[in-house]
Amino acid sequence: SSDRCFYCDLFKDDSCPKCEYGWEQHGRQCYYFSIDPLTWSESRYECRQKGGDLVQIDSREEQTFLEPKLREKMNFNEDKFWIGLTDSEKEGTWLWVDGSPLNESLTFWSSTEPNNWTGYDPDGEDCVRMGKKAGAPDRKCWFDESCKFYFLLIDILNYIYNKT
Ligand SMILES: [Ca+2]
Ligand SMILES: [Ca+2]
Repeated sequence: SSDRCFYCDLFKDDSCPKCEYGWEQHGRQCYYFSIDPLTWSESRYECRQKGGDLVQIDSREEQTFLEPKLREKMNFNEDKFWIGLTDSEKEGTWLWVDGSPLNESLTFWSSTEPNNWTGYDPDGEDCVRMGKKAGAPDRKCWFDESCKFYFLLIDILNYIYNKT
């Protein structure tokens, strides 16, 4: 929590995480915002190479931290960010990358999403990207999207110090 970080900063507690250069700290986690255009799987591979994974959003507080942060980094409406959420195993069953199910009371789908649209990709949309440059009511800016697309996307790394 941020109280914990305040304590860390104040007392220089060695048990406190320190993010490497290029990563942003929030709570006990580090976030990396990459602007490489990659597919969802490639994004995930890149994250894991760095010791992290695609982000899992575990609280409203985390979404509230990330949503304006992404808006800051977006140049275009389609500069959205992959997150670690997919229904590629079973249509409509959303799982985070650690295998845990999406908590249905903690979702931030944009209106009419997820819609598994087959307009561009006949396989539909099984990966989730987030961000809305114009801002989103109640931070609701998740979109299901084809996992195969290469957008000028930004993926998020979540360096989990306290969960490994
Ligand atoms: Ca789907
Ligand atoms: Ca969609």
